[in-house]
Amino acid sequence: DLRRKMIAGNWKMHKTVSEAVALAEDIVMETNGTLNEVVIFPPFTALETVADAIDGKHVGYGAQDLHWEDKGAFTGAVSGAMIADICAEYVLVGHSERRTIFGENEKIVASKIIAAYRNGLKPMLCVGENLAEREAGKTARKINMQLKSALRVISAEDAENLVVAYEPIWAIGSGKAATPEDALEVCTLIREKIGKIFTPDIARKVRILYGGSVNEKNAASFNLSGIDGVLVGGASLKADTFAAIVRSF
Ligand code: G2H
Repeated sequence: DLRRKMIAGNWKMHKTVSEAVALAEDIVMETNGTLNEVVIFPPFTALETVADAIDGKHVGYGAQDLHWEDKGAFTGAVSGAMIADICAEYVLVGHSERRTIFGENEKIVASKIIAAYRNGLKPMLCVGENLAEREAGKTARKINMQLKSALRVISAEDAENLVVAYEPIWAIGSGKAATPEDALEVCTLIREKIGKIFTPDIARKVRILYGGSVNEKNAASFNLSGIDGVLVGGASLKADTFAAIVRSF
């Protein structure tokens, strides 16, 4: 298969270090033997301990955010260089919570994409429209704008290592997931746009995930040929539900 399905767990601001290690170890056990790529995104305080605990296992890990500079006077921030130093493979960029709660604009998102690649990290770029944009029929316009702005800083060579997560803001943590049809429609649009910005060949290699209120009951409905997996928030905080989602693909 050109694109291995990916199931990613975004733990957001949850789990102490000991809770995080226990959850990571349970996820490793309960997803043993899967052919899918499984990646977890613990909070920064737990990331290195989790990394040590699952080192060499089939579950990958990444950071939920990075700063756009590698070092400097940026109180509270963590750089891509620091994240790469603990051998993380992925980093989330542009999650809607970063955009809306922390005020990250397209320029910041693009700078963070550059910083990720500069440090050998694979960015998982999150894009999505809010409810007003969807209801006004502006979903495609919003997604195209976000992609254009973030992808113009990526070389064709790096683009193959990009993962995109389509996360409609109205579906995040709301319990109201997008329908598989709606999710597929936008994931298809994203692949077409990537194909136009780079080449159709590159677009065929980029994983495009759906995210937003995915759980163990609805996960299988997103297992469609144009959707390469899911980015899971709430339902990734328990090993059994997350493992059930992994098994749905
Ligand atoms: C969307 C998703 C994971 P949840 O943010 O990134 O969270 O599954 O809780 O809607």
